[in-house]
Amino acid sequence: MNTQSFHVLVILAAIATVYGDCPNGFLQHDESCYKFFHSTRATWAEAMMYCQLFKSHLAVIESEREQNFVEGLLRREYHQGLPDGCWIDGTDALVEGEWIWTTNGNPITSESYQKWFPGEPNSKGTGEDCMDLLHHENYNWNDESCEAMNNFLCEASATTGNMIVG
Ligand SMILES: [Ca+2]
Ligand SMILES: [Ca+2]
Ligand SMILES: [Ca+2]
Repeated sequence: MNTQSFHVLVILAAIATVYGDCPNGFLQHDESCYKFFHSTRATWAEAMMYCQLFKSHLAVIESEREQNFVEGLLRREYHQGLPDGCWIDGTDALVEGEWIWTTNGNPITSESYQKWFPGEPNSKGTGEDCMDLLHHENYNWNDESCEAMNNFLCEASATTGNMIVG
């Protein structure tokens, strides 16, 4: 093998390392792949099903590092005309006030990572049981009516490309 084709191989291998383990159209960060569906509006339950069609789940944000990445991604892709909210995986629909990540069942408490916007969750109106990130609240967490028509963010594992149903 000559030096030039070796270089090409090294570059291809590097590209495969960066992009190889994510589904088409998903962006890799750490061990996960993300896709912001900004052309589709859906209720929270519909959004969950859309993510499943793409072998993913609504985004589960478990660290400051992941939150910062998600904020950056949504801020870059936001443009006029998009809804204010973007669904992620949290809900307190089972027991009011007890937030969990749907995908893995883990409780969201002061022991775990959380990034509620000041004053949220506020269970406005007739109640709000689904979690979204609001553009006007800097993509910190908000409880929202599950029937709101939002965009949504799906996440898949970068190593298997499959969702793990918890
Ligand atoms: Ca995650
Ligand atoms: Ca609630
Ligand atoms: Ca709220």
